[in-house]
This record gives sequence, structure tokens and C-alpha cells, in this order.
Amino acid sequence: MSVLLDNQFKELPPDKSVDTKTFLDTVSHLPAFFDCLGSKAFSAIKSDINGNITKIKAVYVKDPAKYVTLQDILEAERAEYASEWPKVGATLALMWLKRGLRFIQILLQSLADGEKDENNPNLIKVNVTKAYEQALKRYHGWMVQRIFSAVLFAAPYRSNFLKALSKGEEVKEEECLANIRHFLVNYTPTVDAIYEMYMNLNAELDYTV
Ligand code: EIS
Repeated sequence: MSVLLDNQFKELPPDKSVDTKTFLDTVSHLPAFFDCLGSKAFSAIKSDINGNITKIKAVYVKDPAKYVTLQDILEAERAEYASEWPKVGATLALMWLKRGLRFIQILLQSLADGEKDENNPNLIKVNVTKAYEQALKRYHGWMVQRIFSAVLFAAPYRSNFLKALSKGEEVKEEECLANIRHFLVNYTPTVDAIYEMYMNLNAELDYTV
């Protein structure tokens, strides 16, 4: 069974609210995936994402009945922190986490769509660069952009990456791409819903790190 399919996101309800517990349970499996990528270069990214998840979880477990949806958390923190909000608490952690999730979404979509560098068909640089430019670059100053360029060299080969997504099992490329498409069916609307929530609540910030 594929790593992705083991941890499918749930279908959103009609009001597009994201259930906090289900969301946290699902994203908690993502950091382990970095270990499959086989390079220490990814450990800073892994710990950043882990930190985001831990922070959101810490708020949720304080009062699960109060924080049923992610929006409940943002609204409670908006009331609690007043002028400090939204650059605070789980609101800030989810603001960054969703950018990582968007990065993964664009990367997987680009692979599923068969986008490749015809001269280097087994490299995923074009896919990773597209995801970076659309999801993260504008939030990074020149230093972090340079770190990205360095990490890009550690990006796995396309065949190895697809294999890692399938826990190293010998799965045919077409089957793996079908798994990715299946995964994206609920994943993409969930990430979209979180972005929409940040827009609607005016919680998005565009400072760079
Ligand atoms: C935030 O980090 C914290 O997350 C947040 C709070 O402390 C806030 C304060 O301003 O800062 O500085 C971090 C930023 N996070 C801001 C940078 C970390 C390293 C980024 C290096 C650039 C790497 C680009 C990605 C290249 C990946 C190549 C992959 C090839 C396969 C399937 C692969 C999945 C990769 C997913 C990549 C997601 C990257 C996410 C980076 C997020 C970021 O820019 S708080 O913490 O509120 O929780 O305390």
C-alpha cells in the first residue's frame, strides 16, 4: 500500500469546515515521509513542519470540544490575542504549515500531470521549482532562497521519489501516479479550504523570513 493512500485526507463537508482532529491525525504522518527521501538536507524542513503540527496540537488538546474545526481555533485566538493576532499561536503555525502543504500539492500535481524536463526526464527539479515558486518563494528572503537552491541538489530522482511514495514497493510508475491522483482528490480541496479560511478571516500575512 502506498504511503499516500495509507493516510488519505477525508472528504470535506459541504460547509468546507476542516475537522481539527482528523486534520491533525492525517498531517502527523507527513514528517515521517521525509525519512524516505534519503537526505539529511530535508531535516530542517521536517522539523519546521513538525513544529507547526505540535503547536496546533498543543492548542487543540487543551479543549477539543472548543476547537472542533480549524476555524474555531483561529476565531478563538483572534479574540484571545487581539492586536498580536494573526502572527501568533496556532494561527501562525497553520499559516506556515498550509504553505508546506501547498508546496506538496503543487509538486504532486505537477508529477501527476506528467510535467518533466525532456532533457532530464528522471529529475524532479522542474516540479520542485514550480512548487517552490508558487507556494513558498515570495515568503523567503534571499538567504532562505539560497538554502532552497542548495536543497534542490538533494532532490531525489523521479523514479526513487515515486518509489518512496510507495514505501519502496515495486509499483509501476503508472500505478504510483494513479495513487497520487487519488490522494489529491481530497487533499487539494482541504488545502484550498484552509487558504480560503485565511483569506476570509483576513489572517494571511506576507512577511518574509
Ligand atoms: C516559520 O518558518 C515557522 O514554521 C513558524 C514560526 O516560527 C515562523 C516565524 O516567522 O516561521 O524559516 C522557515 C520558514 N518555513 C518559516 C524555513 C525553513 C526551511 C525552508 C527551506 C526551504 C526549503 C524549500 C523546500 C524544498 C523541498 C525540496 C523537496 C524535494 C522533494 C515531498 C517533499 C515535501 C517538501 C515540503 C517542503 C515544505 C517546506 C516548508 C517550509 C516552510 C517555511 O518556509 S511556529 O513556526 O509558528 O509553528 O512556531
